[in-house]
Amino acid sequence: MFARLAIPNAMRGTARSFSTRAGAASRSSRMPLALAATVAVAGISLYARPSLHLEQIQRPIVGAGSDVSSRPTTIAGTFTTPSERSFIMIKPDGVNRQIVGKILTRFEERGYKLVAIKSVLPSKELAREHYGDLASKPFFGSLIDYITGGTPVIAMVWEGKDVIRQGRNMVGATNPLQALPGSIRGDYAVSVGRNIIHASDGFESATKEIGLWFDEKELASYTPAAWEQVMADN
Ligand code: IDP
Ligand code: MG
Repeated sequence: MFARLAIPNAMRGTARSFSTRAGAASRSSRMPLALAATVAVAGISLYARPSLHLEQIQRPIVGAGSDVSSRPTTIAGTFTTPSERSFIMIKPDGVNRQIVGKILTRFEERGYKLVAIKSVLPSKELAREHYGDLASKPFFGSLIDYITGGTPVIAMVWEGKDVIRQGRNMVGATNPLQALPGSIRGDYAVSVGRNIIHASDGFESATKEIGLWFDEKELASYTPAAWEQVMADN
């Protein structure tokens, strides 16, 4: 049903691939105006950093024109519309800690639509593919062992306006010690190796991850009772 459209280069990287790392935005917001202007003129803009903090990402998103038909549509829905989808996964530590219900409640109460959910005992192959961009990291082996250690993960697809970016925001910084209170990691975790939950970090990764963990026929199409109320902009 969804065409696997190529994602424009402009949409890769900085526009919607963002880090949950804390600190960058607060540093930049404290920067005096004159200094900020100097930095920008010198071409050393903080915005050039490869991983953007959430607060640094401004709308309109690069590549998202006003014409909805021009926005990319994949298994992750249509980018920057209420049909946008993110892959969210409660990791084995979240299941072990018995806080699955609390995490689901956060996404439900925010107004997002649960499109798919399943408990999975991932194979090494699936885990390696999911975390493929981290294969060169020293912790890669132990990360894969942990994810495939016998406790299930809860794989989910959530849908709604800005769900990819907001999902990252709700999850919090990769290192829970830098995650804000109120975020999932900021409320439930203290260790980077046991940070409870995964969330897609951009439209490209949402497309890859939803396609990796789910068959298209597992993704439900329905309208929650309050959907129009929650998504309305007027
Ligand atoms: P993310 O989960 O916030 O997107 P990534 O940098 O993509 O963060 O890393 C993926 C996962 O790898 C993290 O959520 C965490 O479980 C693990 N990880 C990342 N950095 C470290 C580290 O320095 N030590 C151990 N595990 C790490
Ligand atoms: Mg990541």
